Amino acid sequence: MEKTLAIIKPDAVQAMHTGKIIDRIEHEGFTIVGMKKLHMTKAQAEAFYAVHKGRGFFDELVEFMSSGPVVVMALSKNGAIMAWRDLMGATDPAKAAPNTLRKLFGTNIGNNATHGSDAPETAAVEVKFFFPELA
Ligand code: 3AN
Repeated sequence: MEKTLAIIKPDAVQAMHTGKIIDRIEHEGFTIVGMKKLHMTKAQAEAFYAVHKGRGFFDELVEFMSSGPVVVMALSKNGAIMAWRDLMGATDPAKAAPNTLRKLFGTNIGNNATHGSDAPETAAVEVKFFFPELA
């Protein structure tokens, strides 16, 4: 069974959307194999998003992801990586399909409610980052 890393970002946690997002995850057939709520330090956020270092939005992204608590989850399902990205919708909530999590709960391209791994290699690294015991 494939695993992916999902994060409910600070904007969605702050807006009290955690329960609704977890409800969708379970109804869409994912198994939550790991879950914790934590507040990332700036150093942790920088390390987690290291692939984006050098991009114009990097500092903003690190600031935002360390601005409040997040819920990190390891999700398991056949084709979990693509299935979770489909459920999240496009990066920019304005372009996300109806009923996707980013359409429902995102505000803009930075504050977009959820994160998901984008490929098997990144999923392995990201799951290990928060859940070394599952690697
Ligand atoms: P995704 O999360 O859909 O894989 P990426 O990998 O392009 O999207 O970007 C990672 C994160 O960086 C996004 N979730 C978003 O929060 C942030 N981000 C991407 N593009 C921008 C942008 N133009 N301005 C601000 N933040 C951005």
